[in-house]
Amino acid sequence: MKKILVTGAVGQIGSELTEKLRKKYGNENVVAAGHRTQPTEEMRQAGPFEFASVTDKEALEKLVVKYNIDTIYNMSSILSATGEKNPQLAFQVNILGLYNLLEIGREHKLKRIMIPSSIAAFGPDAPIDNTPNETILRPTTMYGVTKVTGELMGNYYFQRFGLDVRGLRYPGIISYKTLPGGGTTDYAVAIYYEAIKNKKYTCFVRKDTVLPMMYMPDCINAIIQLAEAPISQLKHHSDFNVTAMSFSVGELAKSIKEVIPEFTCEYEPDFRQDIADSWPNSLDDSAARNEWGWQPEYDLKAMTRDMIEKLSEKLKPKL
Ligand code: AKB
Repeated sequence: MKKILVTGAVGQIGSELTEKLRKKYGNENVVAAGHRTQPTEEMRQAGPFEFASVTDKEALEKLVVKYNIDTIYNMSSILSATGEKNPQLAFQVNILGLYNLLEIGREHKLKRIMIPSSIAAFGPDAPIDNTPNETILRPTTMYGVTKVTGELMGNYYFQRFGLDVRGLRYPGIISYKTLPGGGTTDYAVAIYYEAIKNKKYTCFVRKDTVLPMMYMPDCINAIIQLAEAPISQLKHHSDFNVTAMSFSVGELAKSIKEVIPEFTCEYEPDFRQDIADSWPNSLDDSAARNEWGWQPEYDLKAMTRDMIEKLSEKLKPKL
């Protein structure tokens, strides 16, 4: 039986991933680890929860031994906008934190470590449309630098030590359960909250900004599907492009307006525009499709309908 540790379990992806893994492998077999933010009562009640930072190797090691962990999903990450404000913190968490996990994986002979990468691994020198899996990686953000480093380290630990490290280059992830924090693509979540609450949104990137995106159910399926793929099928390991859709903010606003006709969107670009401009418009994810059968379910229309339905329910005033 698998014994899984999810780091960053209180975050946007970590919280939903923990829930799904607990359903799949049993509550007691999935240990959720957070750093400072308190978990929801639901997460705490459902299974083991511990506080541990990925920057604290000793604390992580204790958890691995205590729970007999064989698989780690590392969801701890400082995202792009926070990383530009505090590059030192991004280095500590995204590079040294990952190094701690890889070393624990090597020393304790763990079965598998799942690590997150991002479209931020690309920079302005990579082809902007249908960006290939293999291309020039010259990011201009600290976040991107940490993601390329993480991919290279993951691949190195696989080749050098036989540690099974796998990872996806996430596009912007859209969800309604837990808010993202400190990312550039956060506008694609905030716009839904504001559309429901105030019928208007002021976006911090231009109307014509196009980025690759994915709805959370697809994101969770992707990581679990990759984790379960037979290793003999994998030619790549820590650096799979994955995507579900690409749209401009204008197109996103239009899709919301189709469901909430009063909705309006304004644009006041800030420092995050430069970050968005350095990332691809769309990705070629044929390696993921060919090597482990990646196939997203949600497009913009289906995602918008589901987001608005679920968020309206969540934000409804409680009687
Ligand atoms: C961010 O915007 O920083 C993240 C990402 C695309 O990796 N959501």
